[in-house]
Amino acid sequence: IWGTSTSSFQIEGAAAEGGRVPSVWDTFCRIPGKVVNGDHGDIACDHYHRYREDIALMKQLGFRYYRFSVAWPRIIPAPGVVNEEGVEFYSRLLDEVEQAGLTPMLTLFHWDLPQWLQDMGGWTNREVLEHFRLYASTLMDRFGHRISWWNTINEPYCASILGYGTGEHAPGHQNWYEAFTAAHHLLICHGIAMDLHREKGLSGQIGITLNMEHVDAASASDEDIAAAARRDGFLNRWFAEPVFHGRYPEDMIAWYGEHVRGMDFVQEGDLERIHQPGDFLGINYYARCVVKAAANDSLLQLEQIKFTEPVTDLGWEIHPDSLYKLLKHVEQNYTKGLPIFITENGAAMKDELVEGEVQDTGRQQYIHDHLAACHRFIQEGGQLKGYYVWSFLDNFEWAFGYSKRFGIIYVDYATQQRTPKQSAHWMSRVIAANALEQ
Ligand code: IFM
Repeated sequence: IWGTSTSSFQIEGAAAEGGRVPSVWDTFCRIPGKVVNGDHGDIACDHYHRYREDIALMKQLGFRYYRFSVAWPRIIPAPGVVNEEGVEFYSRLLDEVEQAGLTPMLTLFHWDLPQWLQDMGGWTNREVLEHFRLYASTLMDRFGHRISWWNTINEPYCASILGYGTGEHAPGHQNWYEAFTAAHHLLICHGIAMDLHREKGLSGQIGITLNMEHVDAASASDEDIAAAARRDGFLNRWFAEPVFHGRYPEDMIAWYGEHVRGMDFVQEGDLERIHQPGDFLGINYYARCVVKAAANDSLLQLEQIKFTEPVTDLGWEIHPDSLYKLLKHVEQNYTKGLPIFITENGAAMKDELVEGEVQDTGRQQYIHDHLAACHRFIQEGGQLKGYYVWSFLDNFEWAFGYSKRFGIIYVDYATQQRTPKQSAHWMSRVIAANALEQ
């Protein structure tokens, strides 16, 4: 399965159209210093108005699978209220997707929580569960017959840890107890979506997407190895273990101590609900992480080694072999034969439009090498079933605003003109051949 991936807030724009209400990201963007250049999602890639053109471009390049997310604030603008105009937008989008012969993967939550929910405490308030139930149930009722791939939650780590712990993402809080509470509620929402899908007798496949890293210790010292285990526990195991094993990692609960207050946010039945691996695991992979122990005041008491090359424009180390290692590890420890999808992989690069072309050789090489890592895993019997490149369009890269370009399509934000980059033409050939060329 060769696909491409986007998310609602990052591309749609039309922030105040079609009955959409503000999301936490609309609010966060307005706080000075939170987003580079004070960028926001009001217009973004104007996909809300240009979706026909965008889908046509996907088709033209030969993509057959498209992963996108729905904006919760377009569907549920106030507690208990369904906005038909929002539903109709996605219905028209799906018409286009279907006519182009593309198979959609619909992500229920990719970080744009309605601001009205944040005003009630957002992901830290357990009431979010019932509001999510109405939202997810509405989408399944309206689109259940048209969607064969459902993604429940995209990267619960980011919405919880970055949103409520480090404060880098909306809503920008810095409180570890809130972060772990939010993470738990996000995971329960995965379980709620799984329950709804089953209760409604839908035939499509459903699964969660986790952002995962292969973690290496900077040295063979006991301290560094323990630091690597903590990073793995923080980013990977805290999310994968509840979904696949029905428990939180004991070593991390002990390490977090007061920050999880005896895990008092976990109620009876929660872990059973979360413990639903579903039909597949989506993995978003970008870089590996190398850490060393450090007696600093960080939560994990470690330092991440910064590499100067090879890195992407975000400074993320390019290390495709770690994707192979991660896939092996995930299959052995979690999925055990359940299908895996790379639901995101790609690179931010300093692209320039010169005489109508973008020569993004670095991105092409990045994708090539990561596909080669996937191929190696598959050849050894690994159950990797698909690859969705991140991203189709240059878009709003969260706290980095529009300063970082991830697309295989260049977007000129002043004119909204789309230009397929060299990597897009190359991917088009890979898809047509169903094989990697050099
Ligand atoms: O742009 C994001 C996306 O929204 C979630 N996964 C990582 C991407 C690159 O940072």
